[in-house]
Amino acid sequence: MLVAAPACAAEYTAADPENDDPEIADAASDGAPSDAAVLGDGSGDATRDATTGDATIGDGGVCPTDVNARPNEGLAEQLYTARCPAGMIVAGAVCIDRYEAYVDLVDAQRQTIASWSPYYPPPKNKAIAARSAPNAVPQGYISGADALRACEGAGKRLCASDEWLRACRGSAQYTYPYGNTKRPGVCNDSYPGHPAVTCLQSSDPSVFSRLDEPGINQQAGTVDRAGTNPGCVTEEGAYDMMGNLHEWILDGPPPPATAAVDFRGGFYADTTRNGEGCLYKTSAHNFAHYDYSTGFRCCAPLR
Ligand SMILES: [Ca+2]
Repeated sequence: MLVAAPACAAEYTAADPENDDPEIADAASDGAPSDAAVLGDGSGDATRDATTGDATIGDGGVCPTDVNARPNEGLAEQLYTARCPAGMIVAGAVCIDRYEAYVDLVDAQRQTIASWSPYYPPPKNKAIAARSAPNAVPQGYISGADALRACEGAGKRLCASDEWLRACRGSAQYTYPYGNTKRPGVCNDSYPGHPAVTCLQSSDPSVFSRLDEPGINQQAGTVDRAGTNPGCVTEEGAYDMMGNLHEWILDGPPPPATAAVDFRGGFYADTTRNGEGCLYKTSAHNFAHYDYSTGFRCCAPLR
């Protein structure tokens, strides 16, 4: 049996106060094949070149992975309003990225050098900047700290909770971007099962320690390109705030890596478990956490 479940390893821990559902905790012993053998020796794990920060990969896992995928190469942000930087729209009292962000490698003038793979955490030793453009594959596998770094690299910042909620819910304070009645599938919220289980073809507990597998979000039916869910749009025109990828939030100054920091909105397999739609909030992870489901978008002051 595949389980419809949240993304995070911590959410499988019965001790987690937010996620003590025994069905989830028992996911690995529910009769599904515990096929650790297909995981091989772990050589399919993503690793990173310590010098260049570039992603490398071993001899592959069972989940097809294109280590060279650069789906955002050549994309560019558009200017939507003179009141905001490129890529952003007005939502309430701030500017917010119209789409979930992707990441470029940039020079000292914040100009794009190359696009980064949205299937690998951004490199620590290179300058990065957040971008927001239609048809991009949004960046997953990103920590809160790197999401903040990417926003700041673009002259922007992470959204505060109240800013993000206002943008998602609109002036009418809807539960979902499109209203108060849930319409499954209007946003990317209906992946059938757990994407790490389908990727690794195992429900062995070891799967849940491998949520950084770059192949997870390369499976069909997982993360959608920006703007491809036309009904998943807020009053002011922000896409995919509910579902697709979780979005890091930051209230106050940057915290230590070990501090718990929220992300909001749910992701492509769950927009219900920790709150409905815009109200979904995950609080179990620290600022350094990342997995395939963690994405972001930026905010900025109005001009
Ligand atoms: Ca989202």
